[in-house]
Amino acid sequence: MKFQKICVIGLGYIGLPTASTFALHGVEVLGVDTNPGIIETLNKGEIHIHEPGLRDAVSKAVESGKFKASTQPKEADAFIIAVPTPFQENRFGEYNGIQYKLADMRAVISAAESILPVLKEGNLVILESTSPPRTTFDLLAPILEKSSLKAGTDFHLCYSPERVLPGQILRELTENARVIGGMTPESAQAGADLYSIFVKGQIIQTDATTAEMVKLMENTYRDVNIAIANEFSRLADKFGVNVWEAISIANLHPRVKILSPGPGVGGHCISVDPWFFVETAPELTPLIYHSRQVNDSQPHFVVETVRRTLGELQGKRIAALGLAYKPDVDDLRESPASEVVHLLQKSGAQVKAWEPFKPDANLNGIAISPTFEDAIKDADALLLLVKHTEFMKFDPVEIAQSTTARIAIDTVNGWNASQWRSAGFQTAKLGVGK
Ligand code: SAJ
Repeated sequence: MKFQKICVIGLGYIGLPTASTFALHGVEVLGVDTNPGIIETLNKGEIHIHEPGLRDAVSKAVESGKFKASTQPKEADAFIIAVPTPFQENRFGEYNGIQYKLADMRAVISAAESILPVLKEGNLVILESTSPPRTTFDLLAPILEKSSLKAGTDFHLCYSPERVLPGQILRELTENARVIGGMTPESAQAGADLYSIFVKGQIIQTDATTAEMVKLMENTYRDVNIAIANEFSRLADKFGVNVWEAISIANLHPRVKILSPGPGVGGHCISVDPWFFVETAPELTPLIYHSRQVNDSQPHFVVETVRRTLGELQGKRIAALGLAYKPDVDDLRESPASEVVHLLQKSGAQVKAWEPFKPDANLNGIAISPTFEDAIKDADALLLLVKHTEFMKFDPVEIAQSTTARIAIDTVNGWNASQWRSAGFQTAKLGVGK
C-alpha cells in the first residue's frame, strides 16, 4: 500500500514523535488532538512535552509544510490512534477478595468515533495505545464498522504497540523492532508497508491479539522483575545485608540479571499495563497482581528507611531530590518519588521538593522549591529519590556548604556513601540493613 496522507490521533509522548517522524520522511501528516492549546503550540513549531530531539523534529516538520495539527481528523490513507489508556480512578474490579484496577478506554473509543465520518474503503487504521487483550477485535472493530465498512475486508485494521523508551523515543522509534498485528494477514501487510517508511528495525507481522499480548508481556515482565528486586531490598534490610552489593555479585552469574530496587515503579506504562492482564483474567494472574502490590507499596519501605534514620518524622525538614518517575525525564505521572513525598508529609515531615526537569510543576499538596538551593538550604536531611544525572555529579563538600543538613539518604544507589561521609554527612541507603 502507498501512503501520501496520514492522520495521527493523540499528540502525546508517542503520537507526536510518530507524526513528526512520518512528516520528516515526506508523508503529509495531520496531527489531531482534542486539546486546542496543544494544537496552537504545535502549529507554531513549538512543543508541550520534554523529549530529547523532539523540539527540533517538530519544528522541522512544521517548517517543511508536511505537518499540521488540528482538533478534527480529515480524510487520509491511514489513521494512527495513539491516545492514553490510563486506568479508571474511581472504579475497581473484584475477584476472590482482591481488588484490581480497570482500564479507561474512553480516549480510544472517542478517537475511533472521530474517524468514522472520514473513514473510506481501502483505508488503514492502526491502534498503538496499550490496551487489554482483544481490544482491536472486540472494541475497535465494532466502532469502526458503524461506518458500514467491514474491518479487515473494506478497510485494514491493525494493532501495533509502541515500545519506545521515554528519553530515547526518537531513536528507538526508528531502530526498534516493530510488531504489526493485523485483523487479517493483508491488514498486517498494509501496516508493515506504512511503518517501513521509517522503521529500520525488523518488522514482524502477526495477528492483532498476539501483538496486544506481546506489548503487555514486555511491560509485565519488567514489572515482575523490578518487584523481585524491591522484595530483595526488604530482605537485605532485614538481614543486615547491602542489597546493591548482593545484586552486583548475583549478577555475575551468567543466567541472572536482577534489576535495581528503588522507591517503586512509576510512569504511565509499567505501573499500569500489568493491570490489563489482571482485569481480563484475575483468576490467572496472582504473580502479576502481587508484583503490582510489591511495587506500589515500595514508597512505604522508603518512608520506613527515612524514619529509622531520622527518628520521629514530625517537624523534620527533608529536601526531596527528584519527583520524576525515572531518571532524566520530566514526566511526573504515577511517580513513586511523589508518593514518598506525600507519605512523608502525612507523617508530619516538612518536605521541600526539587525537580530540575520540571521546576514549575504543580503537584497537589507538594511544595516544590523554585531552586535547588532553596530546597536544601534549611533541611535536616537530603533524600535522593531519582537518579537524575545531575544529582550524581554533586560534590558533597560543596553541598555541605549550602545546607544545614548533615544526613544524606539515598534510595537509588546514586551516591558514593563514603564520599558523603568524608564531607561530614551521616548516610543511609535503601536496602542496606543496619
Ligand atoms: N525501575 C526500577 N528498577 C529498574 C528499572 C526501572 O525501579 O531496574 C523503575 C523506573 O525508575 C520507573 C519504572 O521502573 O519508575 C519504569 O521505568 P522503565 O525505564 O523500566 O520503563 P518506562 O516505563 O519508561 O518504559 C517502558 C519500556 N518497557 C520495557 O522496557 C519493557 C518501554 O520500552 C515501553 O515502550 C514503555 O514502557 C511503554 O510505553 O510501554
